[in-house]
Amino acid sequence: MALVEVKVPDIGDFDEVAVIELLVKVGDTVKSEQSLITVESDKASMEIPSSTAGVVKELRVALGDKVKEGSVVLVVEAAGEAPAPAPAAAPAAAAPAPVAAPAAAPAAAAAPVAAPAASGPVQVLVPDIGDFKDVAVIEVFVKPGDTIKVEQSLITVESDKASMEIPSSHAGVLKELKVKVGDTVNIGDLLAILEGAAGSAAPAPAAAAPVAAPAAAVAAPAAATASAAAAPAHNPTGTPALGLPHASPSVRKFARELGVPLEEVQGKGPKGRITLDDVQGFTKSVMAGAVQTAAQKAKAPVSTGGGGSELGLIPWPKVDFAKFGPIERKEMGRIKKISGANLLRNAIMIPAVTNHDDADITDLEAFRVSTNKENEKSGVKVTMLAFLIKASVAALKKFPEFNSSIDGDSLVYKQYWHIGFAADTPNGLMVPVIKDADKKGVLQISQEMGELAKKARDGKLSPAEMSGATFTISSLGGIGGRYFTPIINAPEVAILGVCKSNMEPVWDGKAFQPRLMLPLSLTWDHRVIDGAAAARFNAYLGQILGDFRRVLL
Ligand code: CAO
Repeated sequence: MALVEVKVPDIGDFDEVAVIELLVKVGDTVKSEQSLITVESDKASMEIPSSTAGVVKELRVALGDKVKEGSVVLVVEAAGEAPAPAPAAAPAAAAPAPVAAPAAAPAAAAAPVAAPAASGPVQVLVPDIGDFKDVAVIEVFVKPGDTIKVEQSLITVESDKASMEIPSSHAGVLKELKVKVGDTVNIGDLLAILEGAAGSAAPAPAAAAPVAAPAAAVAAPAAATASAAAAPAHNPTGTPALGLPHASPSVRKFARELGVPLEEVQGKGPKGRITLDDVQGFTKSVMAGAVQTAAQKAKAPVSTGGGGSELGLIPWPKVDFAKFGPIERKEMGRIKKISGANLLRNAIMIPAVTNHDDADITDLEAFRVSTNKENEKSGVKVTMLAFLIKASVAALKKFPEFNSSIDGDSLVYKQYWHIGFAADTPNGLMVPVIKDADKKGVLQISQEMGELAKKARDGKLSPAEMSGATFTISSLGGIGGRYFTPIINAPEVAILGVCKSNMEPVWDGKAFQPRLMLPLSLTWDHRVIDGAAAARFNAYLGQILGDFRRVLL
């Protein structure tokens, strides 16, 4: 089987057009006339078809390369079928005038009549657009009254292989536009009537000597060389060929210059076509912070861990802090980065509500203090947090949904009670877990907590020691504060925040009594738990803490 070099065919007067898309890769089997690459000039985008069927052995072009007639696009191992006539040579001869360049091209030899400047009315006709028939007008750039320059684009037409802007052959004031979006046009159709042109005529294109649009010129080989049916002129679906954004070449070029990701712009033109206005509107929205591009979202300061990027949040404020005073910049630690990403996801994704309540721990604290006195020699200090863990287990058993997790459309009720507790460490927040807290006494829990908290501070916690929690307690009791709104540690569905207890006057029905009150803040996932259950949970917890004997019930 022969190796065949597939070359860029005659693309008219275009010298060097950029490769903007590769439509095949090495190993692909291509058919004769199948589009291989898309190239683009400032007036047209065009697909370069294969002259030969076979398997792609080598790609000789890359994105951004400039190609011209004769450049080798790729090497194909021919499938045995006779190669289609070389498009580079054939169409020029076969097609009526497939290759004359458009606006930018100077007078071509093939364009015999260069009309002079219009002083009276001048007709602008559809130039030679190759073998294309009934090409759809998809965009109109001008309106009556506009002053038109020679070679200014008047309309865009589109086939399934190319979109092309049709330039004016003359300068003048547009008196009448003879086409509208949705019309189909053919070579020689009257496009517009210009009047009062003061300038000189277009160097090349004139109404009678039409300018062949480059796209047509390049797309023509497929049609002109192999079969007339190969390149239907009209793309009736209006969808962009091969996934290209539905936009004219000039709009694409404009978008590229601005760095606008065209695939993210919503086209408001006919059939969703992206217009210049759409690109400008998109750019303004991004500049105003109302829209984020996918690239910006990907670079957001803290990952949402998946799912958050669809939220369409406005970008993080960028402030030059040094403008307002001296600053010092420090990279965030690894743990802070990891916990930050998790906290952000949990804060955003969970419809969380916090209930605040108080528990009377007067008697419990007295018991704790006396127990510690008794156990002074044991070296184990009984902590309030250990009592809270034990009390929470009792409440979780009574209200099992607080010990559950969402899994798709199901709720997973866990038959174990592993309680995490937030530990403040020099490296950031960590959550060690007391496993099977239901099976352990307060003394054992206190001891384990002490060991785990030390490991956390020393950065020695193993992943196993931080996993498997079914509920978490965050205690700021040793520090201070009144109430706060802890963030649920997903996939758990609730978290208990505890602040510093205070002696308060509490009305007992007859008189105010001095009682030690512990502020509780229970945050819960409203998808799983409702407000009444949360209030009951807190009330029950308060009862247990008020009289710890209830744990035994
Ligand atoms: N009210 C009043 N005082 C309290 C209290 C409460 N609710 N809880 C604890 N205390 C007191 C204790 O009595 C003890 O006082 P003494 O030193 O006089 O005995 C002191 O605070 C320290 O308490 P503790 O040794 O029992 O420790 P702890 O169980 O309160 O805390 C730990 C252990 C690891 C949870 C804690 O060191 C810690 O890291 N807390 C911060 C947790 C956190 O950051 N949460 C926020 C997460 S969200 O950002």
